[in-house]
Amino acid sequence: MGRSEELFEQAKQVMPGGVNSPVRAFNAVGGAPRFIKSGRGARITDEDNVTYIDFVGSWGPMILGHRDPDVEQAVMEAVQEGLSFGAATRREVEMAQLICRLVPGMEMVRMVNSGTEAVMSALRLARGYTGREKLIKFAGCYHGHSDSMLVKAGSGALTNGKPDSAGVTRGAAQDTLLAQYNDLSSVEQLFRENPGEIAALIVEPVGANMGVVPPAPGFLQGLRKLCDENGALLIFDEVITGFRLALGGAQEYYGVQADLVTYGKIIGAGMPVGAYGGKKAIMSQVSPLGSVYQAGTLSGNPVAMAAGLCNLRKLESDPSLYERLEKMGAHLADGLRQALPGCAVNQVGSLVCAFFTEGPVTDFASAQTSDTHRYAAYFSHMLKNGIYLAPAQFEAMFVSGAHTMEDLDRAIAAARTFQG
Ligand code: HOZ
Repeated sequence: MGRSEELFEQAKQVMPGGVNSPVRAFNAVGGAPRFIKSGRGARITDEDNVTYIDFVGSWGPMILGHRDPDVEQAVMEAVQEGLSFGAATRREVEMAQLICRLVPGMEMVRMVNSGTEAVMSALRLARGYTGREKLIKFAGCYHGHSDSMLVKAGSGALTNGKPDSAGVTRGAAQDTLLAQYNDLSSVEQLFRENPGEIAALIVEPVGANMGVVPPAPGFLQGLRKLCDENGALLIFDEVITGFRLALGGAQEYYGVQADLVTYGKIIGAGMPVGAYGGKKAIMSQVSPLGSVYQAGTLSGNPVAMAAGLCNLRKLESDPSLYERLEKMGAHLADGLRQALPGCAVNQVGSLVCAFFTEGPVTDFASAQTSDTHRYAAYFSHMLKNGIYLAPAQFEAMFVSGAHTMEDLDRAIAAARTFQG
């Protein structure tokens, strides 16, 4: 038995499923999860000292690769000043100023500790601001694990075959209305059936938790228009796409401005960070300025801010990075299309996903036609060949600035030998 297997056996005795987040348990692909000991650049090494080319990248934050020396240095400096004060600190101001400068339409921002918290808070704010209670979300979009969002959710909820979680009360779920991704008429219908009642529509501008599903041309623009016509706020959940598709995230990439935007992952560089923000008129409703309450002892934590600030500054200082990521994403996707005939490969920038279906994959229903048993076999094959993919079909492959074309070609070559 290897060290990962041993650790997993021990973990299962004291942690639900042996993990702190369900997808990591490898339930969707079988076998024991690899316990990761360290990472550097585009590579991670497990407790058995096996090294893999990593296409998970901590589910998004590691856009510069693991152990970026500047991020590491910034964290070390912050650590030497103290881990947490529960008081205002200078890096929070620098972080807010930077985000407001880089993101279109961003005038005020509140730091929190995770993407889940960011979404939960943004939804409360939207309800407080509009005085309305209902929300629209899309089947297969994942917005973290707060009660009102665990309705037809993607990611781990979908992987485990239970997109609606036990423990969510009817009361919490009843105000969440479901639309179909890339189908504006399903949104129109909900607005028509609930006049003056919808506080906000929340969307992953690129579906990245049902595999990767790009927005159809005009879809995001259509959502903007419908929200405007119906007095609802448009919320972009940019936990994955923020600072990944462009400095200004999907808003900049697709030229559509949301009213509120939620962040996580890249803004923390691997530390637990989330944020939500938007126009002053809306954000001014947040306590202590306004009556929408939201707080946190560790919010704006100085070490987390140091890591995130350094990450964002490095992204800003390398204007060619996004072009490179786009090229690498396209190269990987093209290679996988050739290597895996009969699969549908979707790609947006540095987000890539191979579905084991003829496709096209454009929404939750078509994503679900993917043969998840074949994905499991593919995952194991790739792992054996030194390629670490998401241990579940309904996730993205993340390309980072630390990957080389050679890394991508190695992944493509491994996929070519898959006989599933
Ligand atoms: N929710 C993440 C996938 N979209 C998984 C988080 C984790 O296991 O770290």
